[in-house]
Amino acid sequence: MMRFSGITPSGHTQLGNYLGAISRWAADGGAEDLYFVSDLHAMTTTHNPAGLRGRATEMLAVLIASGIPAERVFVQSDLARELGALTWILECTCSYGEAARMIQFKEKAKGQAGVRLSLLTYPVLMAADILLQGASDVPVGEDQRQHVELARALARRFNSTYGEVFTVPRAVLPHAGARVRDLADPTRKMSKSTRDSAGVVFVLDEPELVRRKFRKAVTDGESVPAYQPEERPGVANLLEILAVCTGTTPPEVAGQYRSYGALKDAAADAVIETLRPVRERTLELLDDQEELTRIRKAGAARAAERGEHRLSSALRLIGAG
Ligand code: AQP
Repeated sequence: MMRFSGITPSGHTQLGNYLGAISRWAADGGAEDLYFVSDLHAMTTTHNPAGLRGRATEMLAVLIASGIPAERVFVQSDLARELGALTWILECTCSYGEAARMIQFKEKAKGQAGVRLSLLTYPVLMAADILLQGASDVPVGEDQRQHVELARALARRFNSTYGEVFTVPRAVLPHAGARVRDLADPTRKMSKSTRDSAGVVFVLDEPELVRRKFRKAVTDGESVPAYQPEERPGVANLLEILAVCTGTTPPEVAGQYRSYGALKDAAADAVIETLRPVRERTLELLDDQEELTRIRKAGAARAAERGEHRLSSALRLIGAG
């Protein structure tokens, strides 16, 4: 089994990314697993090149600082040539209708002027990411499931039309648990690209800023904590965050606090302590650009080498190269 997943530098890494994905990637630790910073996926809408480059480097540092072994990470654009070639092969295996059916494309393109062609084709690039590395298990949220289904369909079609090259991947549900919600608007999930970041805790936020964001967290008209996710989403979010950080359950945590103020302070403390080593190690790595560059180059070389035989077989079988 080979698990494969990525994170897009569409903003700075936030608490939800860490609790819901990165910390679990670090804990899973399969010998063949691979994780990547999907910077090419952050170009499907208007973007700032310098900002994107900076965030990609930062994210690579966060992944390593979180405990994912350096040899299991790479940055997607370092494989731009291999992925560009494989994306083309897969585009020649995919129909226009299949791409245009993607729900995310329909939703994101709706009412937008000047939609980039890449918004339509990026699921094919995602298929190339997955198939190049021979991934068997791709942990994704519900919103990305359809894209993994496309990768499955393309792998099957290529294999049966031209010859067996690709492992047919499957989408796997991420571990049950934290779906961290925005502290200022608990009806929506915490997201790195949310315009108003008042309710978004970033992994590199200073501890005092984290505390302020928790103090301002939106709750409800009650005053004593209880775990009722439907009726009281703000308090439920605080309880879930505190429970994940302290290895307990939300109802258990709820019984320990008599006021919202005490709960907010406890959640802030737990998050600050959870993020402290990650933040410190990330800042150290960012201060040592030479080391980071060395890690990045080695990761890119390994990932490229790992996919090389699949790309050359695919090119040969399709009648090119
Ligand atoms: N709020 C969240 N709670 C739990 N898990 C989360 N993830 C994201 N937000 C939460 C998980 O983080 C991983 C990497 O996310 P991504 O970069 O692939 O894109 P995303 O899910 O769209 O993350 P964001 O932060 O919400 O980014 P933007 O603002 O660009 O849309 C994934 O495994 C995701 O499930």
